[in-house]
Amino acid sequence: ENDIILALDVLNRTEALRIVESVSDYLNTIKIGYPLVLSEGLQSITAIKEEFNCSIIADFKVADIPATNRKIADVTFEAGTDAIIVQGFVGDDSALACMNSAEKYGKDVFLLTEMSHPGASMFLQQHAEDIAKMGVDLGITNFVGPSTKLDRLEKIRSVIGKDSFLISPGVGTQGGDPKDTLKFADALIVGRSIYLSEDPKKAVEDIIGSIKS
Ligand code: BMP
Repeated sequence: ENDIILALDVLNRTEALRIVESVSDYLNTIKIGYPLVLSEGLQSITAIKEEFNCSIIADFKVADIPATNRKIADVTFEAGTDAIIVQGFVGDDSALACMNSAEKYGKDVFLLTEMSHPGASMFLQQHAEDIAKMGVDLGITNFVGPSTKLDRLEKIRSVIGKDSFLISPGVGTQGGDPKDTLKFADALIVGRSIYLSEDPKKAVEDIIGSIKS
């Protein structure tokens, strides 16, 4: 079941390992962002990867000048991360810096087009399709788009084409529906609905069940 990506936004490495262990029968891609890395260091990525042999997407929403983006991406890939999430609104040169790093390490870049929270409608939404188009023009094939606004997700899909890989956060706690989201996305990003559950394994089984229903 590789269409569910766990967003592992816990602050403690032991808890992180426990949750990954409990769901490892069902998923093998984990998104790790600032909450865990700022609490436990980049080594927590390396540790989880070594123990579970899973793919790690570093969600650092990189959004700086090209020179700094390049440093952030290099350090992230050196830690063993398989992919990095990059903000598109900073422009093509900044995204390209991350792509150049990814190319050097043989890794991937995900371009974030529009976000899933309500405030994304203030600024980001107006430019999301342009951001997606910029990514296509750069040769990016991995994108992130919101499951909370399916009309927007559909638009983003139409810009990036059917062969691009689109992953979608906002499922569960933020209100997105797993099955509906997969009409447009290739994979779901799910955090709190899994890691805050008393039984993370069952939470994943429930999501899988609702996709199949
Ligand atoms: P949750 O399922 O707990 O809402 O977590 C969603 C995850 O996806 C979080 O790590 C969040 O930072 C991330 N995310 C998001 O929710 N919306 C976006 O537009 C982009 C994200 O990376």
